[in-house]
Amino acid sequence: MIQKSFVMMKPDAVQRRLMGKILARFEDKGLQIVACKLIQIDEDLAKTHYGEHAEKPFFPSLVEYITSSPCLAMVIQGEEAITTIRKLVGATNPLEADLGTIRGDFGMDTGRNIIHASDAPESAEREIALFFNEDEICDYKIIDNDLIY
Ligand code: RTP
Ligand code: MG
Repeated sequence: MIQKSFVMMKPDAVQRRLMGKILARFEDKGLQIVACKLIQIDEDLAKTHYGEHAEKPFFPSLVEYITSSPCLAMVIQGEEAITTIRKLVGATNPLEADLGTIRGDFGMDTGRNIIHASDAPESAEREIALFFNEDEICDYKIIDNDLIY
């Protein structure tokens, strides 16, 4: 099934100038970027986005990290995109993430783990609506999709 996922390069990815390399991984896989913007997240948006972790001990440092510098917010589309992207991203702790994954290849610390990706269809829908207006999401046809699917 074709799905949309919300994916966000975190401040460390932007500051370390890794955006191009990371974006290439999604395009190389055969996924389609249908929305993309650099955004400075404020405290309210960070707390809403990561609301499920509000009671966790790491929550204040997570909010501080996510608001420390701009993030690159994206909607990425493709066959089983949510699961596929979580596989490309790798485990939450970069030291446990397999080499070949984004966190495994670029990260060293759970508190600086490069990228966020939706973990389920419900969270994807919620997160896309939180960060993007309908008119910011482009529904465009890839003309050589027959070569991918
Ligand atoms: P994300 O939501 O950012 O895609 O990450 P995830 O699903 O792999 O992990 P999740 O459990 O949702 O945690 C959200 C983010 O909180 C930070 N974190 N720090 N210090 C800690 O123990 C800890 N645990 C999680 C990470 O930035 C993680 O990505
Ligand atoms: Mg998560």
